Amino acid sequence: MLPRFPDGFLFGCSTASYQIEGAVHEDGRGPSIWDTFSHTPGKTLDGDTGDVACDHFHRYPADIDLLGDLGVGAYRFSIAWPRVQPTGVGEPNKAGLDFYDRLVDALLEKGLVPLPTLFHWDLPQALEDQGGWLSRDTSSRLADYAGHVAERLGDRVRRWITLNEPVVHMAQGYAYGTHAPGHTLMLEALPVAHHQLLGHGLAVQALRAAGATEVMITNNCTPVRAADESPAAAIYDAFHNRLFNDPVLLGTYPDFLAEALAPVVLPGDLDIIRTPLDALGINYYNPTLIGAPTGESPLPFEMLPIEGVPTTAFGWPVVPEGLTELLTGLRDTYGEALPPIYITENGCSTAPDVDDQFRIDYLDSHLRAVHDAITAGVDVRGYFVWSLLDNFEWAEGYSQRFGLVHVDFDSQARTPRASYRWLQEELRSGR
Ligand code: GCO
Repeated sequence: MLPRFPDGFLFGCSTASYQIEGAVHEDGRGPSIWDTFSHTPGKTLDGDTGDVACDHFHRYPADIDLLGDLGVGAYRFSIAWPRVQPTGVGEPNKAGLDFYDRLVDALLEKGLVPLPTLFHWDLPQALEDQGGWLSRDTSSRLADYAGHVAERLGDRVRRWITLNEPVVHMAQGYAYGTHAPGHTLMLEALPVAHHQLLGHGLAVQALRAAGATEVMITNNCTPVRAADESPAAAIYDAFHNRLFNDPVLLGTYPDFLAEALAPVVLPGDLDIIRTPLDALGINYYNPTLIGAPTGESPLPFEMLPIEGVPTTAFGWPVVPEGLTELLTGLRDTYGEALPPIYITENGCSTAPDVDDQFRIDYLDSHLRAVHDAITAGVDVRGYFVWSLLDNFEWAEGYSQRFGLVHVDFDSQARTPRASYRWLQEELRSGR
């Protein structure tokens, strides 16, 4: 059995709109960059798209039943911006908001805390056509959208997440081109970091104006390990972790990145970006081993494989103590400036099998790692499993299965895996 977590510790599951909803043409939803990208030949494995995904748009009551039966206290989902504003601007689409209205009511009926993320990468295509996150204007558009959503749901939703993993959206979407919108700008993608962060700060202000009581950002963080004496690991740490944590917590950019960003940072921007947060969301999957660049890449670092540990179906190394290291490291780096933390994603992809002892071991060891960090004095308030359901894993399509619940994508049948039963037992016995 797991150790006991502090009273009030919030267990939950996470999902994201484009990965589960489907119904991409329903109720006036506009196209997002992920519709465009996934329908472009060669961009996703086997040409998979999110057109149907888990059909959660129609099956959400059954999925909420699964959450309720599991016994978690909260559900982190994301709102599809193009359902709310089909072209990313202007008056909200009432029918699009109605879906989230129904979803929130159904969650509350089961006693589940709704924790919506405003932006989990499905930018309205019309905004991308005007430059997407390379354009400063998109920051203000995010704030307007946040205001519309909060106006509609804010009487029942108190806790919000602005952005999901801005580092991954910048890197995969704009630098490497492996995610939508598919740009390959490498270091020229850097303004995307600042514009997302500015959008975050403006959205925090819009949410607070609408009465939100708990606002956070979700950053993907990784403890960085150095393979050699070169500065590469510190540089990678700055790009991946500090570029997104320093400005929201301290109001500064790491030195060399501040220089590179100077052309797009206007006076006052950093004050907006560091609008105080109530919590910090952290997504953790694995540590990163970094060495000096070998010369083939324009980047000032090279990612190296971590040997000698188990790997997930995705090939990601399983290093639970990396999560403790990450959390205590954040505390040591930011001290008083660090708000309470929620682990807003952690999980693994496995073989499709329903008998998923691998996932049980993964979750068990990572929850122990969180507990170790709490024992060491880090204020961690919750833990969300990625994910409730097998879903559309971006460029990997449906090939990587992260669900506590198996989904048969032909019949849409949901089958709880052994890990679901395991977590249910743990929660029933009062973790
Ligand atoms: C992510 C994501 C999820 C992924 C998960 C597994 O934020 O990277 O929020 O969408 O599916 O991390 O790769």
